[in-house]
This record gives sequence, structure tokens and C-alpha cells, in this order.
Amino acid sequence: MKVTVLVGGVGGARFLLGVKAALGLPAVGPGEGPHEVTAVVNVGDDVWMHGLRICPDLDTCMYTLGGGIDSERGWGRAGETWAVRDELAAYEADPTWFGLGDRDVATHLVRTRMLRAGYPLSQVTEALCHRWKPGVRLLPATDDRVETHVVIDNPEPAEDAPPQIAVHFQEWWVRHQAKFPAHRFASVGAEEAKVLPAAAQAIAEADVVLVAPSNPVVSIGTMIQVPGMPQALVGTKAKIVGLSPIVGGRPLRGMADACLSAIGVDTTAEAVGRHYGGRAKGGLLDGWLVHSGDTAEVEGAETRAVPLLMTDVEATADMARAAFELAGVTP
Ligand code: FO1
Repeated sequence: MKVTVLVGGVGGARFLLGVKAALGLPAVGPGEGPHEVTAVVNVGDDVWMHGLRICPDLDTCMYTLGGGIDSERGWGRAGETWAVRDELAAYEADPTWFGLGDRDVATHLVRTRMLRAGYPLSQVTEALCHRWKPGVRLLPATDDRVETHVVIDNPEPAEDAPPQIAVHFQEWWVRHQAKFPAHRFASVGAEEAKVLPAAAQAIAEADVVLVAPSNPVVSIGTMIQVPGMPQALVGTKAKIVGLSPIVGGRPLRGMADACLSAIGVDTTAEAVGRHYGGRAKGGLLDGWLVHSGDTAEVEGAETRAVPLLMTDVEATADMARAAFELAGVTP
């Protein structure tokens, strides 16, 4: 069976562990078997820092599925040290608010060198995965630079300063911890970008497409805005089933609520499902899984309530199985 999953960062990576387990593959590392899993990963969080290209969602998926993640943080490497970060701070080399771990820096050095040599991000990711062997194909949604920037009230208002400024998503998310309300999000570069052909093909040829419980706005939303992605999703014969990242009116991690309120969507499983829209009504979803105890009516999509807490790999595998069932496929 060919399974294609749209994923963002931490939540998406954890969900992929369960998808692999549900297909009889080892959650971490490479595995044998008749099933193929392709993850189409958000690149909107990607950022240039200290001359290095950082791809948080691709790296979180690669480290999580390859066994190198710091599972406490959900990003960066296990057993990390911070000498480079501390040395950069000693030089007062901005930005000092973004922590680059020493092991993580090696990933960014290899990626930056390959990008500078002209390799597209998809080939760079494939090369990095030769080491990490995540056991799924990790594809960036696009090889082009599409970055999420956030319009906020100017944190340093001055009489001649603009009342609002746009900052990179990482500055809003990490430096400001999203404490300045986002007025809107901009996918910088989206107009000139195009969906990665291999990602569009993985969606077209899938037996089922899953939308991971990732941030609906800055992970899934940003991916769907990449030109060519909507066409791929409309065109696939596969059922598209999503899993709600909102449980009991709260995001399970991260600050999806801050993002949802910025686009005027309530922080409920039903509101997110309706935001994605039922496929029979021109939206994204054939099926929408919400957590037991939550309810959702999404016109044009079938909804079901199942446990959606990714407490361990087995619980997450049950979520993937429920999604396969809702899609009417059997691995
Ligand atoms: N998140 C933080 O909250 N603080 C950090 O200093 C930080 C550094 C960092 C470095 C590399 C990387 O791949 C991710 C990093 N993140 C950090 C997480 C990152 O902001 C988020 O994982 C995603 O962009 C949102 O999903």
C-alpha cells in the first residue's frame, strides 16, 4: 500500500512513527515490507541563520524517524551540546535567541554546502537521509524557498516606526513565543514556487493520503498554499483523511491556537475540520478524525471520534489504523 502523509514538525513526526508501526514497519529506522510511506513535509519554517539553512520540520522528521531526536524538546539532537551557540552569544552574533546545537550545526553545514553547490532541497534531504535512514521517503513540499512570515504589532513602536512589522515565523515563534498576536501570515515566495513534482506524484499515486495532526495554519495550511499542491490533492483517487491536532478545545502542543485565532478559526476540532473543508464540497477532507469526547460536523466529509493522544507508538499506530479504516483501505 502507498501511504502519503502531509506533515509539519513535532506532531507530524510523532504521527509518522505510528503510521510506520501500523504498517508493520519498525517505528524508528529502516524496515522491510510491501508498504511505502512518503512524508510531504512543510518548509515554511525554514530559515537562514548565521549563514546556514535550517529546515526545522524536515530535521524533526529525519531525527525522530532516524532515532536522533531529543524527544523532550521535539526538535534538535539527543545528547546535544551548545558550545557553538554559546560562542555565537559571546560574539553577540544575532540572533542569539535561536539555539543551534553543536550536532545540529553539522546537519546545517552539510545542507548549506550542498544547497550552495546547486543541489535542490529534495536531493539534499535524500542525502542526509542516507545517514539517518528514517524508513520513509521525506520530501519537502517544494524545492523553492517559501517562508512563513508573520505580521505583528511593532514590538519597538517609535513615532517614525511602522505600527506593524513582518517577522520570520521563527522570530515570532521562538523569540517572541507568539505573545504578539499575529495579524496575518504571509508565505513569502509562494507565488514563484511550485510543488515538488515527486510530492505531487506521491499524492496522485497514493492509496491513501493522511493529513497529520500538525499545525493547521503554519504547517498544513502553508503546504496547501504551494502552487500545484491543491491540484494534486483534488486530483488524487485516494481518500484524504485528516487527524485533528486540537483535542478538547486545546492544541496538544505548540501554539496552534495562536495561529488559528489569527485567521479567525476557533480552536476546536470541528472548526479546524470545517476550515480544511469536506472534499465533496470542494475542500480537503474525505474523512476527519477527532478525539473521543469531541464532536464535529464537517459537510462533505465523514467524521469519527477515536482516541487521538499520541502517548506512545502503539496508541499512535491505532490512530493510523483508524485513519486507514475511515479511508476504507487495509494495509
Ligand atoms: N524552538 C525553540 O523554541 N527554541 C529554539 O531555540 C529552537 C531552535 C531550533 C533549532 C533548529 C531547529 O530545527 C528547530 C529549532 N526550534 C527551536 C524549533 C522550531 O522553532 C520549531 O520546531 C518549528 O519551526 C515549529 O514546528
